[in-house]
Amino acid sequence: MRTHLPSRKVIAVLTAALLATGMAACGNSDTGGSGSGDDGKITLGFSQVGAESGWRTANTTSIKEAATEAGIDLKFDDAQQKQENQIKAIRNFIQQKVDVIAFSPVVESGWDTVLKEAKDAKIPVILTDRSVDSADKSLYKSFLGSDFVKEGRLAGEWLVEQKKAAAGPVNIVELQGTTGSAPANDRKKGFAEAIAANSNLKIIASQSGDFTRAGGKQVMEQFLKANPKIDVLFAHNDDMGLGALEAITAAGKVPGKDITIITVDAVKDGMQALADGKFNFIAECSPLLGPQLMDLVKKVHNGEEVPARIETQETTFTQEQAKEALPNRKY
Ligand code: GYE
Repeated sequence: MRTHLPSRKVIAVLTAALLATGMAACGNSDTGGSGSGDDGKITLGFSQVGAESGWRTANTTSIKEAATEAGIDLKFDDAQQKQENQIKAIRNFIQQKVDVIAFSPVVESGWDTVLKEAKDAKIPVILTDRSVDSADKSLYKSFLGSDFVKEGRLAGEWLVEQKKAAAGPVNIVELQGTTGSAPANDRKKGFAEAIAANSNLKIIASQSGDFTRAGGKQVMEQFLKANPKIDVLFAHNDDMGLGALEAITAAGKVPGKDITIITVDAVKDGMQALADGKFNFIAECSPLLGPQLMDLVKKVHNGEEVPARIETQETTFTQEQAKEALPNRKY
C-alpha cells in the first residue's frame, strides 16, 4: 500500500526546515557571521608549542585576538612541547582541509615529511616564532620571528662591556631553552660568539631548563651545589631566570649583585625583576606576532607573494630602562 500523502508532507516539512536554516545562516553572515565553518572565512590551523612560559602565553593571546580581529576562523592546538603532538595536529589540519597552516616548531629538525604532506595537499604553511632546518625552502611560504642569534649576541656584548675591568676569571652558568629548539641553539651560539675573544669570561656549566620556571629553579640548584663561584647567569628566557632567582636566594646569595643575571624575552615579570634590581639585563624578544601572522595568512591564501623571512623588531633593557618601560608594557 502506498501512502503518498504523508511522505509529501514530510518533504514539505523538511523543505521548510531547510529554507529556515538557510535563511538563518544568511542572516548570520549578514551580521558578521560569528558561526564556525563554511561562511567564506579563511580557516587557519595553528599548532602552538605549549604554555611553557610567559612569552608563550602572550604569544597565544596575540594570535587568538588577531585571528578574531581579522575575521579568520582559527583552529588552535596546544602541543604541550612535544613534536609528535605537533605532527599529529598538522596531519589533522591537512585532513580537515584548512586553508592555511601555521606553526611554531618546538624543535628545528624532523619536519620534512609532514611539511611535504601539507605541500602535496596544496595547503600553504607559515612558520612563526621558531624555524625549521629543512633544506627544501619550498616547504613553507614564510618565516615570521626574531633573530635569536642576535639576541644571544646582544646579551654577550653587554656582559663583555660590564666585565671589561674584571681582574680574575668570570664564571658563567647558562640555562638553555628546550633542547633542539631554534631559540636555544641560536641564543647559545650568539652569546658564545660575543664572549669568545675574552678569555677571562668562561662558561663553566650549561644545561637545559626547558624554558620553564620549574626547570630553571631545579637546574640552578644543581649549578649552585656543584660550583662554589658563580659570577654570571645567562638564562635563555625570563621564566628560567625567575625560577633561578628562588634557587639563588635559597643558597644565601643576592641575585643581581652576587650573581649578574642576563635573560631574554622582557615579559612583564622579567621586566619587574629587572626594575627591582634582581636581573641585570634583558634582550627583548617580542611575542606579539598575531597581527603580522594574520596579514601573511590572508596574502598567502590570496596567492600573493610574501617575503621568505620577516624579522621582528626588538631592543634591549637595562635596569633603568626597565623602570621606564614597565608601566606601558603590554605583556
Ligand atoms: O623566548 C621562550 C619561549 O620561541 C621565542 O619560547 C620563543 C621562546 C621564548 O618558551 O620564553
